[in-house]
Amino acid sequence: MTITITAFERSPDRGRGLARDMRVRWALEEAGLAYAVRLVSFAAMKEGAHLALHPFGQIPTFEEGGLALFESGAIVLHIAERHGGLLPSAPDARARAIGWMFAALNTLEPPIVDLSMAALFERDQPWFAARLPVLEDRVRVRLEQLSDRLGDADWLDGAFTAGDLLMVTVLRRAAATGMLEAHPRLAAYVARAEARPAYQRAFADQLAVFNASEAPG
Ligand code: GTB
Repeated sequence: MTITITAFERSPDRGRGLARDMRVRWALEEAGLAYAVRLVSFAAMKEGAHLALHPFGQIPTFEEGGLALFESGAIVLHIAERHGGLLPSAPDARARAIGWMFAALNTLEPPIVDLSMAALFERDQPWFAARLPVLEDRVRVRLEQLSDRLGDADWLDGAFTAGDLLMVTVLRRAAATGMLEAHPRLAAYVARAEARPAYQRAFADQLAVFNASEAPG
C-alpha cells in the first residue's frame, strides 16, 4: 500500500526542514519505507478535502490504505510501532523511548515554539522586549536539563530511537533561534542526528520541494 503524506507546497522555512513534515519524512526514511508527498497550499489546507484528513487544517498528514492520521507525533509513533529501527523491542526500553517522544513534544517543543513564534511575529509589539527574556529563560532551563541528562551519551537512552528523532526536530527549531549555541552537547547531538543517512535523504527531499517552488516558470 502506498504511503502518502502532506507537506507545504511552499514552506515558509525556505527549505530549512523546520516544518513538521520533516519528522515524518525522516521516520519513514529510518524505517526504509517509500512514500509519496502531496503538496498543499495554505488555502487548500483550509478546504474540505484536506480538512477531512486534518481537522485543524494543517500539515503533515499520513495516509496508507484506509488509514488517515494527523499529528506528527502520532504519525511517527505509528511508523515506529509497525516498522523496525525506531523503537527497541524490549518492553521497558520501548516505554522509555515513547516517554522521550512525549517529552520532546510536550515538554521541550511548547516553550521553543513560543519563543520562535514571538521572535517572528511579535517583534513590533510594545511588550516584546519585556516578554523575550521570559520566553528565553523557559527554553534555557529545558535545554540545560536536557543537556545534563544527555551528558556525553550519543542518544537519550541507548540506541537511537523515535524519541531522539522527535527531540532533534524540536531542538533544530531552538537552533534556529540561536539558543543551542550555549549547549555544545546538544549542538553535537543534533549534528550527530543530522549526519544519519535517513535524515540526509529526508532533508534533501524537502529541500528539493522548496527549490522547485522557487524555480522560474
Ligand atoms: N501538533 C501538530 C503536529 O505536530 O502535527 C502541529 C502541526 C503544525 O503546526 N503544522 C503547521 C501548519 O500546517 C506546519 S509545521 N501550519 C499552517 C497552519 O496552521 O495554517 C509548523 C512550522 C511552520 C513553519 C515553520 N518555519 O517556517 O520555520 C516551522 C514550523
